[in-house]
Amino acid sequence: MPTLTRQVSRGETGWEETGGKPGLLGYLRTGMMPHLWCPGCGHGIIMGAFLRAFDRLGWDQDETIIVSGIGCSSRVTGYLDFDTLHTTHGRALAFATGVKLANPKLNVIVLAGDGDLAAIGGNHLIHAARRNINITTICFNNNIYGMTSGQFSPVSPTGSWATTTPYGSIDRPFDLCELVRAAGGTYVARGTAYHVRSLTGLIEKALKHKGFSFVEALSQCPTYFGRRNQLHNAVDMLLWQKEHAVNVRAATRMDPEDLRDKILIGELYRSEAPEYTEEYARIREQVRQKAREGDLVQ
Ligand SMILES: Cc1ncc(C[n+]2csc(CCOP(=O)(O)OP(=O)(O)O)c2C)c(N)n1
Repeated sequence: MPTLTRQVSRGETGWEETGGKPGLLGYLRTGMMPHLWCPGCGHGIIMGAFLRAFDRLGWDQDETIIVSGIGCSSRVTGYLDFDTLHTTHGRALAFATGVKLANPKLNVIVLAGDGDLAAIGGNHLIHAARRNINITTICFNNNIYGMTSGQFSPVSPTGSWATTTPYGSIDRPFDLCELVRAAGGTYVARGTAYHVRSLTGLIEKALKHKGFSFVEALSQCPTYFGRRNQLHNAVDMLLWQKEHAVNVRAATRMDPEDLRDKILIGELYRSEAPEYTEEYARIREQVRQKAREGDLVQ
């Protein structure tokens, strides 16, 4: 177990000097508890993985801004004792891009759901990836719109039940990791709530990566996805994650036939490319220089 070092919160909503209160409580607005997540929901596990990853890096909460959209997952910004922006549905990455450009020194992190990032916010996702802006995005993928009681999302599996697909979805789902990679993202990984230690490591690497980093974190929604899709409770759903996830390195030694119904987890892609805020600073400096030399075309 990593040592959890955070002992003091800013005291806005709960802990003052905690005198050594252990664990992750210093990162939480405890005054906001109880949370709204249903029993068995995976979102809290993913939030915990994020906090452990953040804690390992020893970064400053006050130099970090967390941005979310609207949804069960996006409620994290209410619970986390950072500077947070709880924005509108689908627009987390648009707000985050503005924050990062205004102050590139901040660590900017987006935490949001699959509906938020892949449906209404799909364009913001591909363009943030294309720009390779230094933002880490964690997608809480529960395969459904949880907050609004179970409409299907662009990642709901073909054939799955949702309130808007009462006879089974005929859509083909996005592979979000492939999408982000194809759009230009430079760090792409997938983990699950079941494989929480590995997920924590992937989030840590994503946070450290310079450029657009994306972690798809598979979450379980027993309330709206599980019980209508023959996964009767959270335990069944976690076991499903256990049985269907294959580490990307192990997959290279497996027969493609055996991988048919499997989901690859681990670090799927990493590369280097110019980072957007650095390019922006460079071009601004060029323009300033030209202005100093009186050489600016009006
Ligand atoms: C512009 C707009 N459209 C629709 C909604 C309604 N709405 C709120 S949350 C949500 C979906 C949430 O699903 P997801 O992003 O996957 O998060 P989850 O609740 O599953 O964690 C929708 C459609 C809204 N608030 N604003």
